[in-house]
This record gives sequence, structure tokens and C-alpha cells, in this order.
Amino acid sequence: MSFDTIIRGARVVTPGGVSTCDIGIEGGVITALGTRLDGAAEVIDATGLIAMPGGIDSHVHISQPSGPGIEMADDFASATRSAVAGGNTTVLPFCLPEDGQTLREAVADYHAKAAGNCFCDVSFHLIVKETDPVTLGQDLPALIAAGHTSFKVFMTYQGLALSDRQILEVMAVAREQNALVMVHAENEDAIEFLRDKAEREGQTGPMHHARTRPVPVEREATHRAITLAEIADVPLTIVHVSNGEALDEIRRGRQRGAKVFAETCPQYVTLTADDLDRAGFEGAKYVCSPPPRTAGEWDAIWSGITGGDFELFSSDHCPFRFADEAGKDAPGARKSFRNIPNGIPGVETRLPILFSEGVVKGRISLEKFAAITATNHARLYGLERKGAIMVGKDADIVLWDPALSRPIRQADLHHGADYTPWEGFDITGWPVRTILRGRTVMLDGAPLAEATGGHIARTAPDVLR
Ligand code: DUC
Ligand code: ZN
Ligand code: ZN
Repeated sequence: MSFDTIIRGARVVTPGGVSTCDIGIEGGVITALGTRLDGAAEVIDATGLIAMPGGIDSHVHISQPSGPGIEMADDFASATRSAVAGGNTTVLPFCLPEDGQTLREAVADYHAKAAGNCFCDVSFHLIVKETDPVTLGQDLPALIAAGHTSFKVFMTYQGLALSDRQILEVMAVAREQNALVMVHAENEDAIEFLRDKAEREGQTGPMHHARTRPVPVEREATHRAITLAEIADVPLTIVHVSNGEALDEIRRGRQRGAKVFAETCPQYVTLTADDLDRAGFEGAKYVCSPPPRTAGEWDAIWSGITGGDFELFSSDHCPFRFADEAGKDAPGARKSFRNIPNGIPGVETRLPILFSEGVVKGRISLEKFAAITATNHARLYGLERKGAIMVGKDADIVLWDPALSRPIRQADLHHGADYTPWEGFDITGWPVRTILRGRTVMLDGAPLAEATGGHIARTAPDVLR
């Protein structure tokens, strides 16, 4: 036999185009693309299906420390089970040190939490919240050398936000050590000012989370982050871009010659700030940062997707349970939006939403879908064996039924959250089989029993070479 598995007859999406052919897999690797491949222990008939590179979600939060008494709804098992159900084969969670913990200790903790519990492959971005000489001079270089080649800095959140000087110091390390900086761009002082004012005026419901983080807060920070990167002479990724004005700053930065990569997420083309105004406390289900904007901003984000401004479409999966004091219903959350944990679940729904709203509705091609959900994530974050259906790459493949229609239902999802922001959202096109390094890990929406995922050490992002 020449192959362990042949996937027969799918429309295969490769970086070179879309064609109907067979995929030969041996030892977990794609070893042939061609017609009439023969000789395999397992033959998967994929007639009528589309074969895409397995989704890479390069922006998820799993088991992340979230403050006293608050608990993220997913551990590595539930998040990665949910990921494969949604057509993903690799996810990149963020590693955030607890207060008092070093970055190295935090990474060791994450490895321990992930080991043996992953249904897809994982690799960790780091979050840099301290800029002391040990963190910048020792821990960060050692962790980059060990394959953690990207890290996020925050311009918002007390305890996380770095000053401009600190961001420059972190960028200098990235430049020296060949790593990629990701920035959460929102102006903390401006938010604090607006938040204090809102609270003084008794404007305390979930909706005021969005009102106190308006577009200019993000636009200004996006401009500043790009400017700092120009000063430090490094590329950067602006994560979770929510609106057209921030995107315009990215376009202007690129025109000046800055190397800026941009990420957006499903919430910025499907949800609005009005969702935070739903009756009772329901709006808390939609509290995330940056907040969802307006339907007008959806158009601006779609124009960025179709026009090539966004390299990355990620979920920003950051799950908290709704009916839970350790989640959205935290002590004080009904008294002020300030106390509502930030984030929404989405690792399982990212790809179906983009397929349905993007491919099926004719906004984007299959090739663009593959690029912004997998190929570019691998390229930007140094996942050399991942992200494309090509001979020599890991056989990370997802088969899509482009005609399968059903709405998103919490009851069908596998995450640890007790709700989805997209309950009842109609989807045409669902992933029906996820294959990780040649093994089927999801069939017809059901993740299979074994946790065969592992940690992937990454190389320097190819944009830095
Ligand atoms: N930033 C994220 O990237 N995710 C959730 C919350 C946040 O502020
Ligand atoms: Zn963020
Ligand atoms: Zn995030």
C-alpha cells in the first residue's frame, strides 16, 4: 500500500487554486495530490465535499487567569474538542502569567494543563505584562528560542496595559529575537474617563460597556501602536479590529511603509452594540472588547476582508458561562458593566459563520477563505508544517458539506460556555469531518474520543525572515 488514507474526489482548495482530485496521506503527512490515487488502508469518499486546510484559530483564550473568583468556561479538553467540531486542527491560546508568576512559570503551567488533553494541536502566544530585566532579558528570549515566537501586549486593562515606553521595550526584544508582537489597541485612559463618567451618571448596564469603548478609543490606539512599531522598526499584528476607522489607520500605516498585519473576528461582521442592550442582563452575553459596533461597520470590515486588508480571521474565543457567578453573572456585574468578564465563545462557530456569510453569500472565494482561516495564520506565526493542502504538509484537513443548512444551536456545541451569541443564526455549509495529521478527529459534528493533539514549537514567523 502506498498510503494510509486516500481522500477521494473532493474539490480541494490549495494555495495554487481549487481542483477536484485525491489526497494521499502517509504517516500523518500529505504525500500526494492527484487523480486516481490507489492503494490505501482507508479510503474516504469525499465526492460533493470541499477539502480545506484544517482551520487554524490563532486567537483563543483557554483556562486563562481572569481575576479573583472568575473562571474561564473552557479548559484545554473542552476548548479543543469544540475547536475540532468547528473544523479546526490547530489553536493558539494566550499564556497569561498569574500575578506574581514569571512568564516562564506560566508557560510551564500551560504545558502541564494542555498535556494529554488536546483534541487538536496547540501552540501558545505569550502575554507580556511585565517589562523587568528578567522578563525581557532572560525569560522572553528563552521562550522565543523554545518556539513561542509571538506575544501580545495590551494598551488597556489595569494590571495588563503597558505604557508606550514599555511597549517600545517589548518591541525591541521582538526585533532582536525574531518574534512577532500582537497589540490589543484600546486607549485605557480614555476608557477609564468614560467609564467613571458613565458610572457617575448611573449608566451601568451592559450596553455601557460598548458606549465607554467607542470607535475613537480603538482608532487612536491603533494609530499609536503602529507608530510605536515604526519607531521600534518591527512588524506587528493589530488583533481584533472592529471598525473602519481603525482599519483606515492600518491602511495609512501601510502606505507609510509600516509592516502591519490585521485580524478581525466574526463578531465584527455579525453582532452590533445593540446586542448589549438586550432585555434584562442578556446583553452581558455580548460583552467583549473591542465591542461589536454597527451594521455600517460590518460593511467596512467586509471591504477589508474582500480587499485583502485582513490577513487573519480568528475567533477571539474567550468563553465565560452566563448563568454563573464565576462568569458573566460575577458579583457586581448587574450593578456595573465594569464587573462583567470580557469575552465571548466562538472557536466552534468561526469557520461556519465565515463560510456561510462569506463563501455561500458570494463575498469571498474558497481560496480567500482558506488563506484567512488557515494559511496566513501558519505563515505569520511560524507553523511551518501547517495551513495548506500541499505535499509535505501535515495532513490537517477539513471536509465541508457546502449545502448542509442548519442554525447554530448551543445544544449542538461542545464548548464549556452555557450559551452562544449566535443562537439561531442560520448557517449554510458545515464542516463534516476534521482530520488531524491523517486521523479523523471529528465526524458529522461529533468529536471522536481520543485526545491526539499536541504542542507545536514554532519557528520565527516567515514575515520576519
Ligand atoms: N482581548 C482579547 O483579545 N480577548 C478577550 C478580551 C480582550 O480584551
Ligand atoms: Zn485583546
Ligand atoms: Zn482575545
